[in-house]
Amino acid sequence: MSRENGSSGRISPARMRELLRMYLVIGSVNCFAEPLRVVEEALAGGVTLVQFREKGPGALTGDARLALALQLQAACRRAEVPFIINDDVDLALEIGADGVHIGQDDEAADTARSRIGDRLLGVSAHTAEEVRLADRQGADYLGIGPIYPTVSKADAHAVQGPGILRELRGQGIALPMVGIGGITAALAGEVVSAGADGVAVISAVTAMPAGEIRTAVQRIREQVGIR
Ligand code: 3NM
Repeated sequence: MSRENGSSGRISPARMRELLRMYLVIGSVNCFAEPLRVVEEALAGGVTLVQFREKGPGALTGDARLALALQLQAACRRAEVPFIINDDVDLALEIGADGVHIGQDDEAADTARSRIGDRLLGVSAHTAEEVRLADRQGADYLGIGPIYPTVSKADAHAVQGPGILRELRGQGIALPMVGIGGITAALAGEVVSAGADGVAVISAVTAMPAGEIRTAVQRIREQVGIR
């Protein structure tokens, strides 16, 4: 697949919102089954965007990390689903990924933007101030979390609840936003009702046996209103 936004400039907010609806974040340490199988099953279930986040104790490094990124990217290309890299602009550029996602402690958003051109740029934000800065610095979307308690991020901020999304929308923030942190099929509906364009999940998909992933993704899709 050519880059999601091809040569026609930055992605439109409308297209970005579609991509955020059922967003899978994945690293090998999160997976119960083999990571490639997890991604293939999740793609078959209908995930709309995939982020490679190879972090935490036991995470792959060096060539093994690169090899896994390439494997997962190839699966996403076959399914024509954009593939973005967490917190590593060098890796994203090296493999020609569709974009990057950065946190507040990573490379500054404006630096990342200038390095990646028109590729997708997501930024994790926790306050209206961080959101406004990310917007000025060229973010295509915001990751807002943790909405609920999460077991997948050791250094997560305090739980915000879905109210943070309502609050940010109430303050006039129109940028595409995805909720993240502890989201399950049972909670996805209220995250979207509170103002998110979609849900980003790790364990609700990756902690499943391979044979249950497709259905797990389909259940979440139903809750965010995708048929
Ligand atoms: N970022 P799970 S919470 C990667 O709050 C990540 O910014 C978060 O995993 C944030 O779906 C989180 O298993 C972990 O809770 C999400």
